[in-house]
Amino acid sequence: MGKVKLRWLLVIIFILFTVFVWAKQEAQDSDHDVFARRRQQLMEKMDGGIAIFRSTEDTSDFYYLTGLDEPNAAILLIPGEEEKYIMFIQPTNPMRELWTGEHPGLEEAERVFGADKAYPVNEFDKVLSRYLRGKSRIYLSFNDKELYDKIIPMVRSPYGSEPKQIIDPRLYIHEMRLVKDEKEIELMRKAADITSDALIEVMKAVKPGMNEYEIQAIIEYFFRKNGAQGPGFPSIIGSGPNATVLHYDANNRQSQDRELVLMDVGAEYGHYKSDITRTIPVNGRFTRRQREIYEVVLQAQKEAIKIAAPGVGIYEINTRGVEVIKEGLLKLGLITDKDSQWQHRPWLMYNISHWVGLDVHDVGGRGPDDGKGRRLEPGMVFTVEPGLYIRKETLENLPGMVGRSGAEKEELEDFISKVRPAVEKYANIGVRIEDDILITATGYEVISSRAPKEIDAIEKLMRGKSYLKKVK
Ligand SMILES: [Mn+2]
Repeated sequence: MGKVKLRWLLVIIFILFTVFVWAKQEAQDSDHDVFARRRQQLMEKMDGGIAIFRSTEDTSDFYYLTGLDEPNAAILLIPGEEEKYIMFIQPTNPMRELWTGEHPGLEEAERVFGADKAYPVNEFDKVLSRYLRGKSRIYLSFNDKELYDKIIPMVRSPYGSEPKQIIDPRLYIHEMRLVKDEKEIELMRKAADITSDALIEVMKAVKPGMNEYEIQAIIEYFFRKNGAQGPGFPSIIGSGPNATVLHYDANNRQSQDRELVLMDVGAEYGHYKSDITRTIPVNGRFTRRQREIYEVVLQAQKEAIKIAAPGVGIYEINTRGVEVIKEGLLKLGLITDKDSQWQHRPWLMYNISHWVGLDVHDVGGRGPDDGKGRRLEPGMVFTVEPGLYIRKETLENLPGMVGRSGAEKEELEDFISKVRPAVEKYANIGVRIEDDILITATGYEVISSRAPKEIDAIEKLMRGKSYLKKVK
C-alpha cells in the first residue's frame, strides 16, 4: 500500500472515530436533558425556597429527577439561585471500586449528571445547614422521616430564620410521573415486550409436574436473556389452588395435570416496570369449567379496556369490568343478584386497575371520589386486571368479608346455600388476566398485547415445540 493511500485511510478512520465519539456524547446529553427538564419543571412549580431529596428514600422520585442510580446520594434544588442544582455523592475511591466496581463520583456529578456543584455525601449535614439559611419554604418528602428529623433542629434558632412552610414535593412530582413522556413510553414498551416474549416461551415449555419455581426460573431467564435487569417485582406463580391466592409468592408447589397456573410477572427495563398476568392450563388444554371461568374474566377485561380513552375516569374502567364480571357470575350461579353491591366481592375483591411506571404500583393516586376518579390523559399507563378466585373456604369466611356492606344474616345464609353447588363445581379455579394500557390521543393501546390471552391462541402455542421440554 502506498503512503498516500495509508494517509487517506488514517484520515477516514479519524473522521469515523470523531463522529462516533460525538454521536455517543449526543446520546448521553439528550438522555440527561430529560432529567434536567423535569427538575426545571419542578422548580417552576416551587414557590422559591429549597427542595431536598435523598436516594435512600423515595428512590423512584430521586431517579426521576436525576437519572442517578446510587444508593447513597442527595440533591438540593434551589430555584432562582446561580447554583440551583447541588448534588451529594460518594467520592470515587479506587480501593473501594476494587470491590464494588466503578461508580460516578464528584466529577461525574457535575460533568455527566449536570450538577452546578457537587459535594461528598458525608458532608451533607454540614453543607445543607448552610443552604437552608434564610429559606422560608422547604420542600421535603414526609416519607423521609430521618431527613425530616434532621431538618427541624437545623432550621430552628439560633439562625432566626425558621421556615414559614414545609411542603411535600411529591404532590408535584407524582403528578408529573403520572403522564409518561416519549422516552418513558419507549422503555415501558420494551419492558412489556420482554415480559410478553417470556410468557410466550414459558407457555411452550410448561407441562404437568413442573414446579412453580421452575416456571418462575424460565420466565426470569428470558427476562434477563432479552436485556431486562430482571423482574420488577417478585414473580407470582400459582398453580392449582394457589392461583386463587392474590399475592402468592412462595412459588414452591408442584403443578398437577388438569390444573391452571397463574403467572403474574413483569420485567424491569431501564428502571421501568411492566405487569402482565396470564393464566394457562398446565397440560395445554382448558377443562370445560376452567374455560367457563376464564371466558368471564377475559370478556370483562376486554370490555373494560375498550372504554379507555382520554377523559374517561380510572374508576369507570373498574366499574365496567365489574359489570361484566357480575353478568358472568350470575350465569355461572356464583351470585344470585346482578344488582347486589356485595355478592361478587368474594370472587373479585379489588379494584382492577393501577398505574404502572418506575414503580409497579406507580404513583399518582386514583383521583376524586366522584365515582369516576382520575380522568385519563394521553401518556398515562395503567393495568386492567380482573380476576375470579373461587375458594371453598370463602363461603365459610363470608360473614367477615361482606360484613361491612350491610348484608343481613338471613340474606347471607340464603346466598351461601344458593351458590354452594356452583362453588363446589368451580372450587380451586383462579384466573387473572392483566395487560398494560397506554392512553393515546384518540384512545388506547395495549402495550402487552403480544402475549396471547385468547383460549385458542394459548392452546395452540402450548402445543408448540420448546427445547426446554426436553430438559429432565
Ligand atoms: Mn398488577
